Amino acid sequence: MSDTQRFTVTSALPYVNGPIHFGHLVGCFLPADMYVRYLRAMGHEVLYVCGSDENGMAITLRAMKEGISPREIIDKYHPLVKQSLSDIGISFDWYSRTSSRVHFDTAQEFFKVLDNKGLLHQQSGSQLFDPKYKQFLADRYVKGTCPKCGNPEAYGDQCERCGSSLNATDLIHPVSTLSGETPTLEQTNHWYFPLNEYEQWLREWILDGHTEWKTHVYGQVKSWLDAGLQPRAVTRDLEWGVPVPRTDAEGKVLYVWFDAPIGYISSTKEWAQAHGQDWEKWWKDPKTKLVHFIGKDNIVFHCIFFPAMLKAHGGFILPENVPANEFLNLEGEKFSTSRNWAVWLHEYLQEVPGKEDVLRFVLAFNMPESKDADFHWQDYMDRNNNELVAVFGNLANRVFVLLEKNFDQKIPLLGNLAQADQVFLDAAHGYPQRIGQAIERFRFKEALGEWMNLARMANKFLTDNEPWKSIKTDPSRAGTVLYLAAGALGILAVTAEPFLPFTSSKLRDALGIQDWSWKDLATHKLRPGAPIHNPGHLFHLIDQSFVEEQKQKLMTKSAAVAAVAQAIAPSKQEIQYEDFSKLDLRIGTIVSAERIPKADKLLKLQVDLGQETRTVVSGIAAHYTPEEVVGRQVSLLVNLAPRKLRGVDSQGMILMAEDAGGKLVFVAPGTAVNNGSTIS
Ligand code: B3M
Ligand code: ZN
Repeated sequence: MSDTQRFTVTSALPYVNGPIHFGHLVGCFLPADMYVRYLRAMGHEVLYVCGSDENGMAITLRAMKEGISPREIIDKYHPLVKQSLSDIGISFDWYSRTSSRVHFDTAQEFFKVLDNKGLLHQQSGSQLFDPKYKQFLADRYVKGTCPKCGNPEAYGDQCERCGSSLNATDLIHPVSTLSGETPTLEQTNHWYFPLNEYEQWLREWILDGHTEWKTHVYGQVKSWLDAGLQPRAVTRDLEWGVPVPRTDAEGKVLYVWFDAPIGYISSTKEWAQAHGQDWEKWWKDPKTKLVHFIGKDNIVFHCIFFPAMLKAHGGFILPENVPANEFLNLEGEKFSTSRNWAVWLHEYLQEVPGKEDVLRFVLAFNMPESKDADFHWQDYMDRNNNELVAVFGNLANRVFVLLEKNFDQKIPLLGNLAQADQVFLDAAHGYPQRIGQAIERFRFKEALGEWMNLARMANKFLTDNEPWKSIKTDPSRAGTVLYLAAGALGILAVTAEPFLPFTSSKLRDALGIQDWSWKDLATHKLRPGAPIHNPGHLFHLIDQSFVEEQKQKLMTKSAAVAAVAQAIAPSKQEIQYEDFSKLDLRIGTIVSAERIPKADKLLKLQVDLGQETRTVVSGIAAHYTPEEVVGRQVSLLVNLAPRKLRGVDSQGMILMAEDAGGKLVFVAPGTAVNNGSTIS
């Protein structure tokens, strides 16, 4: 990418139904920010837009839960999210919100264009409706008994026990998760976008035309296309959102996934208005490259749905790439807002002030670029101490202290170069391009790894050449070594911009090299005699107690939420004693356990029930190894009709409960009882 190009870069608009956590940050903000900082440093023309996603069910639900209006929710979380992203250095050119006037107009206009082209078809059907909240329910907001396996806690879109995908109307005894009431079936009508008609075009554009996209993105797109696309409703029966611009659509709003991506365009328009610029060249000039940074759960919307919308509308460019990230876990478990298993960005910024770059560094190294990754506080400490402090910080500190003490805070003269000096210099000059090329390919971990290699090499150069010794015997040699080390530090300062922007700018100030550009790092030279100042320690050691504290805090917070959640789980319908007496519940002991090939979640157990031993297949393999469960007493529903799971006949169901951390635990007698004892 040597000539100057124009880029429109976006990060997925966060729902502001709560604050954002490290998982969000690493998913779509940090990589986009590293990318745009690099592009700007290379002199490209860049516009980086985002904004809060303020419409749809997620916001409506949160408002209901807090007992306040959606407007109050977004006005509470939008400023918090915006501020925390800015504080961690995410350098948006514009951060908007989808409740803005410009956005409403833009989204409605977009709908009208498609509608006027005759592309949107009205269709009616029946849908579950919450009688108390007077609200149609998306499948995900209905729970009930799975018609396939009898799991009483199945969701309307999927049963997590047997893995079947469901329609909410399939559930036995459906219950609204909003009110706990039985939903009714009501007629409604919606406008549908004919996504199916774009299937062939999408195949050609992506499957043939974008084989360079990340493998997991390409693979997901392909499997959606192979499964066949269906028309998709682009309207919803909701009170909160962008009203559908039709006189016969009263009470309906645009589906949030229709309006949210248009938010990128509205945000661009607002930026353009504020800066007296033209917005269209960022979205309509075929020379502009559009890049969407998202998490993997948004792939279908950014690679299939939104491009098809843009194509249908006409006149817009399409994404050049959608470098989606996979998921980040936290201390080995999935981030979960509802369980408060998360580190909230605004809390981190408050509680650990001045360590923005440390977090960026650790997260960038653990970026789930091509597979899920894990954040551990221990790793945070180790990387800080072993890499930022011991290598990069140590190099900077030694260079500045030596220049301060021995060279009157000035860049020394460069004497004759030994052969090893020249090798070092040439090697250092090779790094900026390598780091840049990795970033251009969205390989941020590789880029940061290269940057760290340069820091290691420079630190070693200093150690090997011992200028603190030669300063007494051969000051000009010491000067040459320090000149070269300071020069490498300059290269590190400039190329740190994407990863450690706060440190980069501090260091450039200290070295007086604000005018150095990434492109010309091989030719920029420090000027002997130019003043420098010692910025002090750039990084500080972190103590083991900090790690323990953070881990403890995580456990305590999530346990508190679990306690509340368990206390308020909605109660089920009343039943009669006869209903209960139908259940034959007994105690048994697990006598053997094994994994079932190709079924990650299932264990095949033999349970001793006194008179007989039963085979039971249980979905606990994510929580227990076979060795851990053998010998345990468990409660078993023994008269559940047998069913085949992965080819194994399961004769009963083991009772489990969820602990504070979301782990399944056995419901077992407090003291050992005879196998086969009944529970009544
Ligand atoms: N707000 C979903 C999410 O936060 C959604 C992204 C919109 S991007 C146009 O995962
Ligand atoms: Zn099921």
